[in-house]
Amino acid sequence: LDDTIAAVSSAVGPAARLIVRASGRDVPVIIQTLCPASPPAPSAARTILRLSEMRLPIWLWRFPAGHSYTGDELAEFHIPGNPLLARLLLEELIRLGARAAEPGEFTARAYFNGRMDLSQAEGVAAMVSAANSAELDAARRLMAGELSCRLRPALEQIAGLLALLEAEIDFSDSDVRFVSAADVSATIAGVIGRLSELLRQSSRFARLSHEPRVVLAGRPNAGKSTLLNALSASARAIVSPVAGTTRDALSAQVALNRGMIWLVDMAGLDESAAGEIETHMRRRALLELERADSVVLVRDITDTRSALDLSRKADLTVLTKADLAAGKSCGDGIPVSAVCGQGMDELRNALDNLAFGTATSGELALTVRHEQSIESAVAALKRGGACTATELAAAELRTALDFLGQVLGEVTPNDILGRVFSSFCIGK
Ligand SMILES: Nc1nc2c(ncn2[C@@H]2O[C@H](COP(=O)(O)OP(=O)(O)OP(=O)(O)O)[C@@H](O)[C@H]2O)c(=O)[nH]1
Ligand SMILES: [Mg+2]
Repeated sequence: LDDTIAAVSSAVGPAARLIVRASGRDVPVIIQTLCPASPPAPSAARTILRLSEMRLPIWLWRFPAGHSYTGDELAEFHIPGNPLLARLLLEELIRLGARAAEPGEFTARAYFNGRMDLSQAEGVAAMVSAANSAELDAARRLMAGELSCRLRPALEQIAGLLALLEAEIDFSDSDVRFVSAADVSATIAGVIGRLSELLRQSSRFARLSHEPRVVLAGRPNAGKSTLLNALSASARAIVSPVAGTTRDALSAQVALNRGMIWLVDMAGLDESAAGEIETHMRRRALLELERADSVVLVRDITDTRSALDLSRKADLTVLTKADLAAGKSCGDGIPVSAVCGQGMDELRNALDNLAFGTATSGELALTVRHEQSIESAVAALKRGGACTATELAAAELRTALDFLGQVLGEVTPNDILGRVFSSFCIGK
């Protein structure tokens, strides 16, 4: 753990600034060579970086051991945003004794140095990869240690009970009882209840990161492709006055207030259509309807026929071409016009509610790893509660304690650690 690691910590590509990070014992010596004029840690200062023949003005952030992200000596070089410079600096750091960091190694050091527990480290990774506001919020909670706070009381209750049972085993020759059978069952039942509630109230990261698929369904010429283009701010789909323009299903990513969705445009559905291509178009469209998370019925406001009968109930109705309605009363739905922009903000908000409205924010999100460990702990507790022999009950409690400890990384086997940190990006 006392070697020095280095990596480019910002995304690679042209930018205003790039960040190269180094952490470990040799950082002060390396800085002496590269930036001899820089003030000692802790500091954030403009200084000159000596990189081969170059003299570059940079910002250098220095953090002393015990007060840095990793817990070791840490330096961040904020250099002009040229990827080539970043690579040169990284090579120079390696020449001076540092080693290229593995994915997640900075955070792994923070964990090994006791700066955070394993669930918090996972929160860091989740924060970096979050794609919507629910995920960001869940990641922040994990990073802040909320899972540890929720698990700690259960851990302590089990440990307390286990201590009593082990004392009883030690004194098994005598008739001393430290805890009644009723108390053992009550405590175990209490912890099981606590953990089950945690599982019930939490959602899954995997579910939060899902990008909702919203499909636009309607009669030919209703203005579906026009809507797709307007919402995704692209010319993704061909638009024309000819009915039956779109034949395949097309999708585009649309950024809404709370996250990204996939919006799907497809062939118009027509009760009367016959013919081979029409059959294919229809089959494809029905497939998309089934696959989608939500369905938006797109209807021309001037279309006086009764609403199209879909194989699936629409979650929202949009009335297009509102500019042609000229004050006509318009049935149920959001009137919009792609020509004058009327109703488009309202439609965006309605889509946002459709896609993210049900994702109850403010709840804790768990990874599959957390869920499995907590479920295994509950199973061990249930077995322990059913044991009449003190030795067997104690063994099950120890198992439960191990599983909960694994969530926080307290007694975690190396292969689990490897899996957690390898999912990080390099430089984090
Ligand atoms: N005036 C007006 N015309 C519109 C509006 N939206 C779409 N149109 C026109 O309606 C016609 C059909 O639009 P599309 O977006 O191709 O309709 P579609 O539902 O994709 O049609 P198909 O792919 O054939 O099923 C085009 O001529 C568009 O310019 C609108 O808000 N106002
Ligand atoms: Mg179309």
